[in-house]
Amino acid sequence: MSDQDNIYNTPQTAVADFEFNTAVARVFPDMIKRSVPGYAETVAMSGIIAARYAQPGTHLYDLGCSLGAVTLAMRHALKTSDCKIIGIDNSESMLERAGHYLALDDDGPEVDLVCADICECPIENASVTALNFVLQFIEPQKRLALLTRIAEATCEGGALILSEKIAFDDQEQALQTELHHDFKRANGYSDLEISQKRSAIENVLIPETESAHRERLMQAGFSQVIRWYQCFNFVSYLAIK
Ligand code: GEK
Repeated sequence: MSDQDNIYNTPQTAVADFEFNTAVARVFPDMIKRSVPGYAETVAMSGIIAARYAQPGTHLYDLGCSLGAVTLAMRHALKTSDCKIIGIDNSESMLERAGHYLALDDDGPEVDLVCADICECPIENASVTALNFVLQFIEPQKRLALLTRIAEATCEGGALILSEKIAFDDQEQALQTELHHDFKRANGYSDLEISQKRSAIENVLIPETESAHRERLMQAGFSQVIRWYQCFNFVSYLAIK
């Protein structure tokens, strides 16, 4: 059980940039469920997609694994046991909690949790990589290099699952943003919480358009990109090498 997210429910004189610190890790399951439309489906389907693309003797990566939701979804869905799943996150608070969840779960292939920057750590012998709502937090100028390293490390026929909050070119941006805020209100967030969270992530979460994602995935070395899921401005792509 996690605590309820009330981090932004009192007025703050200056809203600091959002960080994945201990306070956020403590409320993370509640925060992401109430903030990201389709989060539960994205996690569950990531397991199903991973099972299809996993190849014997390879690694499956969950980059920016937070508390390990996708790591565990992959572990439970895999049909081959001779794979290793590697969850990587640079927030010690997140990984400490992920370790507790993993300790309660002893079913399926080996899992390693690694505290590291995904832009720096080695990625090798991959059949499946999940980047579930993480690329959006990486500095834009580092994104192509990261995706290129993932593509180079991915075996032929392997896959990347990329879930992101996206931006739109036209008036759809305003409508999708309003629908997302309606979703947050329906989940109990006040207008104050929505607006302070928005200020906190403004400089930290940089969304891009679908065409920017598609072009960069192809440039990185993937041969096919499909959008398999969308709920408002939250989208998940499957990129196949
Ligand atoms: C889930 N995938 O539950 N290196 C490593 N980790 C990073 C980096 C980096 N450079 N930048 C950010 N992170 C998860 C949800 S949350 C999404 C992912 C959200 C980590 C950061 O510490 C955090 O745990 C995660 O990426 C983003 O399916 O909070 O909207």
